[in-house]
Amino acid sequence: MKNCRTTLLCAAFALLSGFTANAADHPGKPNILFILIDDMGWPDLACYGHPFHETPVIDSLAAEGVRFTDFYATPVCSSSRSTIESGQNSARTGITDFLPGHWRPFEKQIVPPMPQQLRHDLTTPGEALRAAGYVTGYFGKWHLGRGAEFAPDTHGYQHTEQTLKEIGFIKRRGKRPAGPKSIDLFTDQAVYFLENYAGKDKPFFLHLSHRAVHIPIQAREETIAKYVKKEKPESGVNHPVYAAMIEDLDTAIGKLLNKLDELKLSDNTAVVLASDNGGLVEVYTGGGQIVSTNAPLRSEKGTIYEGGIRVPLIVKWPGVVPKGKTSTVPTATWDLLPTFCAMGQAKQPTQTIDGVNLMPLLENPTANLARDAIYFHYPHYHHSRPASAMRQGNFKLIEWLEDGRLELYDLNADIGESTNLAASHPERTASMAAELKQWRTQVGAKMPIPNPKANAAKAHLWYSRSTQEELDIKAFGDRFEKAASKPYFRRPQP
Ligand SMILES: [Ca+2]
Repeated sequence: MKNCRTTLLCAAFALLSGFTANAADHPGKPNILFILIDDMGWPDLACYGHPFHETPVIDSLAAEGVRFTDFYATPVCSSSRSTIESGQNSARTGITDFLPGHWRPFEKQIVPPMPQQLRHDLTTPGEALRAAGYVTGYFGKWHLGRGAEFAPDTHGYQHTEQTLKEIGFIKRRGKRPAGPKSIDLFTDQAVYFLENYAGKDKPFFLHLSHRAVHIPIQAREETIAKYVKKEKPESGVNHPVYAAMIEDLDTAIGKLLNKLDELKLSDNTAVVLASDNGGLVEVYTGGGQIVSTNAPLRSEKGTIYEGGIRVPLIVKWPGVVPKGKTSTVPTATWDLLPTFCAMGQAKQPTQTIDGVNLMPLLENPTANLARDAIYFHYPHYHHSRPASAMRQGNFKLIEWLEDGRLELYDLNADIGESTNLAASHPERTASMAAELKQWRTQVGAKMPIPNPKANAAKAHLWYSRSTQEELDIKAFGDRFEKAASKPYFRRPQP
C-alpha cells in the first residue's frame, strides 16, 4: 500500500489499526528522519532552557513541532538502543547496560549477565517499515552487537555504512572518528542516502545515530573560539568546548534539513530527535574536567535519577503535529517503535511491546495516554548502584537493590529529587514498591545477587570483561583528556 488515498481505505485502516484519523488522512506515508544524539542531557539545548548553548536548528524543530518535557531513556547507550529497536523495556530485552558492560568483581552484588547483542527475532523499526514499503537506512553508532552478523543491515536497514563501503562511497575503514569528524562523517552518509534513495518511489526511514556529544569532548576551533569569547551566565557549567560541540552538531543537523528542503521532501517528512541517555558531567570518573550539568535535574548518565534518564524529544511533522507545542506527558524510548509503525502505517511487530503509540500525543500534546506508569531497571554499578525505579503520575519511586532502600519524590514540586518522601508517604511508597516488584516479575527482570567475594577495600576496582585484568581507570580517563586536547580542542580560558 504505497499511498492511502481513498477515504474508505483509510477509514478501514484506521479502524483496524487503532490509528488516529488525522494521521491516516495524511496524503501518503511520511518519510521519517530519526536523529539520535549520544549522551546529550535534558537541559543541553537552548529550547530546553540552556542559557549558554546555541542550538538554532534544533530550536526551529521545536518551534515547528512538539517538544516533550518528560521523555525518558534508560541510563546508558545500549540499553536505550535495545528499547528503540524492539519497543520493549530494557528489562525485557535483557540489555540493561552498555555493551559489553562493566565488571566490578568485588562489589556487594554480582550483576546479572547480559546478552551481547540485540536478538534477531525482535522486529526493529527498520524491519517493520521496510515491510510497509519503506526504503530504510541506518548510519552512525549502533552499539547493539559487534560483528557483521549483528550489524544494522541484519536488522532491516538496507543502506548502512557497510553498503556505502560496497559501492565505494566510503573509501577506507580506519579507526572510527569521534567529535566533529564523526559528526561530518555520519552527516555525509545521511546526505548521500537522501540524495540517492529518498523521494523516489518509496517513503524513507532514515535512522541517523550520532556519536556526538559523547566524550571525547571536541569541537571545531572556530566554534570553540566563539564560546571562549562569549559572555558566560553567572551560574551553571558553561564549558566552551562542550557548547561548541553541541553547536557543531546542530549545524550538521541543519545541513541535513537543508538537503530535505532542496529535495522538496520537508513537507512530507516527520523529523524525530532524541538523546539516548542523560548528560555526562565529568570527562571521566575520578577527576576529569566538568563539562556539563543536568541541573535542575539530579545526577547524570549511568544513574536512575532524572539527570540519567530524562532526555529531550522533539517531533516535527508538518500538517499533522501542531507547531510550537509542549507535552508534559511522560513518554519513553520504547514508545518510539510503536510510534514509527503508526506513522508509517506499518504492522505492529508480534513481539511483546512495552511502549505505546504516541500518535494521540503528537496530534494533541495534552491528550492522555492509557498508561499507569513507566518502569526502569538498572541492576548495575556505573555512576551509581543497582536500582529499579518507576514514574507514576508526578511521583517517582527508586528502589536500591543492594538493601531495598526506597526513595519517593514528587517531581512536580521537586524536579531535582532532593526531598525523599518515602517516610512521610508510607502508603504510596508501599503500593508503588509492590507494583514495581510485580512489574519486574512480569517482564522477567534479571536481578543482581549477593557476591560471596564482596570486599569493600577492592569494590572500586574495575576489570575488563575481555582480558579479565584490572583496568587502569586513570589511564583510560587520561586518554579522553589527551584526545580532547587535539586536533579540534583548545583548553578553555581559565
Ligand atoms: Ca549514550
